[in-house]
Amino acid sequence: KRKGFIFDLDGVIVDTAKYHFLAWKRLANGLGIDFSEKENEQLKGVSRVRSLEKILSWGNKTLSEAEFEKLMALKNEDYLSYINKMDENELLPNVKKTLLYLKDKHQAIALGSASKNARFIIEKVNVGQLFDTIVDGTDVSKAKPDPEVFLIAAKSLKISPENCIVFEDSVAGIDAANAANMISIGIGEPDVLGRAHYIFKDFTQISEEFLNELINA
Ligand code: B16
Ligand code: MG
Repeated sequence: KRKGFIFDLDGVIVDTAKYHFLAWKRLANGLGIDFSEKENEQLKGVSRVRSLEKILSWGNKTLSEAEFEKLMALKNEDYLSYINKMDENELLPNVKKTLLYLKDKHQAIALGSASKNARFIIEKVNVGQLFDTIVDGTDVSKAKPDPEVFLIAAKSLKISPENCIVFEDSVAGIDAANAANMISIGIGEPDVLGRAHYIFKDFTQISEEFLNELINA
């Protein structure tokens, strides 16, 4: 059977969360707001605008619209300075192998990311040619946990949502996949991703037998 396999980007294909962390921490600390890994966890899968809103609320700060826009632009510049140095070596373990296996089995493959930088990053790590469609933060009006990003991906793949499988590292993303009526596969820790249908630490734990089961289900 031809199923739709939808991959999140940050935290699934590459570990860009560490670069988001550095950029957000710099911004938050500049405003006198504490920012640790714990706060960063809550920004995973969350849009850029919503992320800054959350940071400001943690610090009880308000900004004018112009200042808000300026800080978002600065954060992205800072983030892009890290992204610019990325190459294939930053692909997470076994991700490319999994993509190639699914491609070999004639499965439909999509990227479903909240990031507006997704297309750029996917080219930096040289896997753009493996995706049948890319849906990112520039294509959606509603952020995860809204299912919009994954539903657009399914539509573009011409596969019904119940025949789609989503790989996600964020709570918001798992909720989005479940709301889209898709099979959700959490990549990360069970205590964080408890609502996923399946959870794996990373792609080294996902066997070809398991992928075959998903394809043939
Ligand atoms: P950008 P994903 C998400 O990507 C990140 O997890 C999240 O931390 C980030 O704020 C968001 O993209 C927006 O990214 O600032 O590059 O537009 O996990 O959905 O691939
Ligand atoms: Mg993610």
